[in-house]
Amino acid sequence: MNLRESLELYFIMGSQNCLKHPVLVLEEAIVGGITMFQFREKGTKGLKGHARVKLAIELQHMCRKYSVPFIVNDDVELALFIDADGVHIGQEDAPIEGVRRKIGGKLLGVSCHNRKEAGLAMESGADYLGVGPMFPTDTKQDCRKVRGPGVIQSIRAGGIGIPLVGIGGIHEKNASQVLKAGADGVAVISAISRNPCRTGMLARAVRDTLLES
Ligand code: 3NM
Repeated sequence: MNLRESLELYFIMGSQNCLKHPVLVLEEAIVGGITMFQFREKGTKGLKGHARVKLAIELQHMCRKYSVPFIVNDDVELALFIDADGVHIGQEDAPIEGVRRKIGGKLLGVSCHNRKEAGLAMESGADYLGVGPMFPTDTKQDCRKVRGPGVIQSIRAGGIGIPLVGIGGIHEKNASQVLKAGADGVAVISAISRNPCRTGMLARAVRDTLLES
C-alpha cells in the first residue's frame, strides 16, 4: 500500500454522523472513490459496548471487500482485537510512543494543530498526520481554533515531509486549497456522511487538484 495515495480521500465516521445505516453510507462512499476509512464512534450518541464492536466489524468487512484501509479512532484495544490496519490518536489521547509500541507495524495517525505538535508526532513514530481544523466545522464539539491551510504550509516549510491530510470543514469546493498548501489528501466527515451520493464529486475535485500540481 502506498500511504500517500491511500490518504487522498480519507473518510471518517461513526453512526452518530450518518443519516442512514453506516454500512450503506460506507459502501456508497467507497464506490464513490474514498481511499481510506476511519471508524470514529464517539460522543453521547455513539454506540457503546457490543453494538460498537459489531458495527466496527461490519464496516471493516466492507473495507476489506474493496481493499480500503480500515483505521480505528483512539481505541487501541479495539484495533488490536479486530486486527484493524491502524489507529488514529489525538493530542489528548495516550502518548504516541506507547501506542506505537502496542500496535507494532500497524499504521499510526496523529492529529496535530501546529508545527511543534507535527514535529513531535513525527519523531515519536507517527506514520501520518491529520492537521486541522482547516475551516469552521460543527462536527467536532471540542474543536480548536480554525488554522486554515496556512498551517500546512508552515509545517512543510519546517521540513516535515511525512504524509499528511488536512481536516475540518472540507468539501468539494475548498479541498483544493488544502492540497495546494502541501497536504497529500483531505479527511472529511460530514461532507460524505450526510451526502454519500456526492462522494464522486469530492473524489474528482481531489484527483484533479493532485494531477494539476
Ligand atoms: N478533527 P467535518 S476537525 C474529527 O481539527 C475532527 O483535528 C478535527 O468533520 C481537527 O469534515 C474534525 O464534518 C471534524 O468538518 C471534521
